[in-house]
Amino acid sequence: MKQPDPSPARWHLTVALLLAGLLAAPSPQAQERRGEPSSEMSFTQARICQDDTDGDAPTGDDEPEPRQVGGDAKEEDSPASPDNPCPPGSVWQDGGCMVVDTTPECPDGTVFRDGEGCVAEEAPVVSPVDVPEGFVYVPPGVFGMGKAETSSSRYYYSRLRLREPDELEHEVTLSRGLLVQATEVTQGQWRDVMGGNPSYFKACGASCPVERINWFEALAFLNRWSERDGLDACYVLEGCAGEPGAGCEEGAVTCEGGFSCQRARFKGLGCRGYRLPTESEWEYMARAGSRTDTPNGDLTLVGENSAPQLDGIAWYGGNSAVSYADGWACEAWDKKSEPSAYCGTHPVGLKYPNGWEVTDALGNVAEWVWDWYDGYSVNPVTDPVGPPSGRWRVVRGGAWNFNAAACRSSFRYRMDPTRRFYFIGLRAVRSAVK
Ligand SMILES: [Ca+2]
Repeated sequence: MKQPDPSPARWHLTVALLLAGLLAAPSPQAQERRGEPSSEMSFTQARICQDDTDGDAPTGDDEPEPRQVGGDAKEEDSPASPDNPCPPGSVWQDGGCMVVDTTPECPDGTVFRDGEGCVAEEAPVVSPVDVPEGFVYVPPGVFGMGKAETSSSRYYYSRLRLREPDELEHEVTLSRGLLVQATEVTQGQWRDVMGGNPSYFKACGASCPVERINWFEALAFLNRWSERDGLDACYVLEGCAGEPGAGCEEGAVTCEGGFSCQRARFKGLGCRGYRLPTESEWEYMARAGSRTDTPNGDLTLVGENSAPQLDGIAWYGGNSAVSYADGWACEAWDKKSEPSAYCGTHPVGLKYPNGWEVTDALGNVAEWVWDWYDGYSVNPVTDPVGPPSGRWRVVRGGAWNFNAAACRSSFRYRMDPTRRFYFIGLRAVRSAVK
């Protein structure tokens, strides 16, 4: 057993947040980067301008011939003129000004996706018979990502709060169904694919979540799992050194990973193999349609490590008592919902699932997602995959050693992708396309 931890449950989280606060702030450029269609596209369609449907030409002149729309026309190429008396961005057609539709023309069998251009149309999975064992089907949809600033979000308990400034609420559309692993990746699954066990809490057993893996190791694991199952590997990893799972001393709760890469490229959401969820996919599956702090309602903080909404659905700092060897001494953690001397991870899938049968999203181990960390878009976005570059990768969900306020669907934080911690693991997803 370890010596008593001199710090409260939120020690690691506090370190992460302090580092995050010291090192960077969300970049305003992030507000412009997502969901913008390319300016290099042709326009082939028009629709009625709702502000001018009386059929009269706005100039009062003879009705001009409808202007041909297409070819290389762009919005800025449509000034008001005798040939086109309509405002920029619209043309005269069928007795009215028609707003130019910016939907680009794609070849048959392809569809346009923001940031990807014309891509092959995918047949969505519509039947649960296609869902592999251990996964659940999460349908496409639109949701409010983040959290609106409300009176409850300004509730404070000690140093804790129920909304952070980087949780800006915005609308996200996810156009693909998703196959989501119902549990975190276990130590047994990791061993089957990679042949070792990098976890700190080995004594918890094969059915407990793998942890103490860095972001690159998570990608290497997912690629190898895809290749083993005959699926496309979703990541191109270049300039890699070291062996996944190696380089951490026994008993170290954190270390620099022995494995990292100079570059990691994601093949995109059309990839059929195992992959990390994007940050928006993670929050969407964690919410399962709920708008509250958790699928079990908004949190009421009874204590720093106590919120009654969490006990049935999450292993967190308030209830993560363990009796196996090498449990982490947690007796000094403040105001827990249950007394405990030692804490740690638990076998996956024992808490109540959310409405989509996903378990342990808000507790047990926190989970790497694909995205670089940055500020959210203020505008609605579709199928976002995060900023193109950055310094930290996002980690989502609470963990066995987190205080209650951090175990919320919209809570986000960031980590160096080479760093390994005894409270961070992963969950696999696959795009539900054929
Ligand atoms: Ca989790």
